[in-house]
Amino acid sequence: MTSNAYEPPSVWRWNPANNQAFANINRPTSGAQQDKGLPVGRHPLQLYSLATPNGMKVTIMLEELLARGHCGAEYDAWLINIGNGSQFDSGFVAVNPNSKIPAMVDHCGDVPIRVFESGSILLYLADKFSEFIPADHAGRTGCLNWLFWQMAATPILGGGFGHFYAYAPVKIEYAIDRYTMEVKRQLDLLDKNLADRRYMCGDEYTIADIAIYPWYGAVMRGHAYDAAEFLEAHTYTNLARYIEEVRQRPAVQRGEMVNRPFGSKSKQLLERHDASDFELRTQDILDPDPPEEEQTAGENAQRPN
Ligand SMILES: N[C@@H](CCC(=O)N[C@@H](CS)C(=O)NCC(=O)O)C(=O)O
Repeated sequence: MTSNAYEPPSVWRWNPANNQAFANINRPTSGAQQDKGLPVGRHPLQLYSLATPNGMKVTIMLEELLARGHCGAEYDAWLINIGNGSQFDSGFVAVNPNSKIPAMVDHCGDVPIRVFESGSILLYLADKFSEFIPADHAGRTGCLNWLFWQMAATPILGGGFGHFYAYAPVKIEYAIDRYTMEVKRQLDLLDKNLADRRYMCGDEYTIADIAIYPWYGAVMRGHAYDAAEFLEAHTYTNLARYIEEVRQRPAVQRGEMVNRPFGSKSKQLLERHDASDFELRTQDILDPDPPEEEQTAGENAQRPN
């Protein structure tokens, strides 16, 4: 456990030939790698994304807004394949210089507004439509507490625990122990908060829930890193109750399908340009969870930070 075969050199050098997961797209520099523009559809809101948990936050939010009758939330959702490096196309980088999905452009006004970082997109849409965020200052602050918590906490779940438990070419007990401890603490925190609240902030379903559900729902349902047993997910009973309630929402089930090129074919909507795009799949999305072999199919597409 205490052996240390690797001695860091005085200056780190990038080795493009290493065998790390995602080595084909990882670079120590930012910016565009190829000149390629982005498509633009007919709706004011243009989303460039992929159905990872970070991507799903935005499609769930947009579907929830549409379900509440906000036709201004109609959107075009374009698939960005991060496995083949589309996040480094010049058009995408112009929208998100950080080269990560999700990214959105709002063409509503005279000057298009680019929005990146899933938390920022949720807040932008909540403010734009005055939905899924409490109007009073105290309530709004309570909601933002959990939104910011999710944005800060989840990289430890994904980039820390998920990477070392599922992707690292060697299983390092020290790293897995360290990140498992923190992830279990996060699950316990969520579970305790939900012991006497229907949703994260009380009776109202907010952008805090829309941010938390895709990540912690994936863990609880065994879709992320195949780690539900390792983490004893079933012991977090309040969290399990909450995840199931959110999962049942029709807008959540629609949002989970958008820009999804993996898993069960019947739950994939590669691009979304109109509400009618879902119609053919209405029966399928009411199906129970896909068979086990399909549940982790999307994992290779996910490299959260
Ligand atoms: N903090 C960002 C994280 C976004 C993120 O990590 N996106 C991943 C997919 S889940 C990505 O685009 N990875 C591509 C890459 O790192 O090159 C957010 O919440 O929007």
